[in-house]
Amino acid sequence: MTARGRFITLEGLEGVGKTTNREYVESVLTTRGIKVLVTREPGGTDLGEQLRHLLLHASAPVSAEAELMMMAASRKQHTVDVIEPALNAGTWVLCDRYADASFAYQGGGRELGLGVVASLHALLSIDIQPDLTFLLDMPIEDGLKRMAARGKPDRIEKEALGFFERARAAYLQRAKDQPQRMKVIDASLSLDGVQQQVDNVLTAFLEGAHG
Ligand code: T5A
Repeated sequence: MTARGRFITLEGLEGVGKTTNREYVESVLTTRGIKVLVTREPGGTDLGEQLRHLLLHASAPVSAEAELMMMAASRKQHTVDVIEPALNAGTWVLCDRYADASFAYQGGGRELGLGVVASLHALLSIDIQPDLTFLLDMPIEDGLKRMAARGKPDRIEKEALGFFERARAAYLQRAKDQPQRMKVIDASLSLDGVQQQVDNVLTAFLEGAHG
């Protein structure tokens, strides 16, 4: 019987380096001969990518609740069509953002509360948990500066500082509550410094996974 794949996610606020480090983690895993599927949220399926476009670029107002439901719709399709089948086939899944982002951004940032986010996930049976999550953390303004250098902000990047402060606090609280799974990485360091931390966490995880 094929061993189930492992589910690894990258989380953190805007511009902290999730995509950059996702590529790094993928290269480490691939070098070790592990089959990896790389994906992202919102997105990862045709429906999810269409929802992503709406979520990031809608010109009409989007209520906090509607935003949460669209994130969850994207996630449900993603788990059914992509994540679960890959894990069952023994492929490892590396995902740029997943459910923790809804707890941080909609639960914390939008102040819907963590209970509402948890209830919606339970109602929709979104119950796959990551085996490992890298939470890339750095001062908000510095991440936003990195993003600004890349061009026009999307709908969510235009939010006020307070929104990101609440989202960051929710992320950090979650990491405190689930230290086995969620590893905080100091993302303010040089890329070498960040990748050294990622490497340490990944090496320990791989030893556990294969030991
Ligand atoms: N969202 C998402 C919710 O509200 N709820 C949810 O449930 C979900 C799933 C998605 C948006 O949706 C929200 C959150 C988001 O607002 P996104 O595009 O996935 O948007 O998220 P972004 O954070 O905007 O992702 P980015 O890909 O744009 O940023 P990254 O991946 O964090 O950063 P990255 O790797 O692209 O790096 C940014 C820049 O910094 C440089 C890179 O070269 C790049 O130029 N960089 C560094 N520079 C110096 N030192 C380092 N250590 C560096 N690391 C990277």
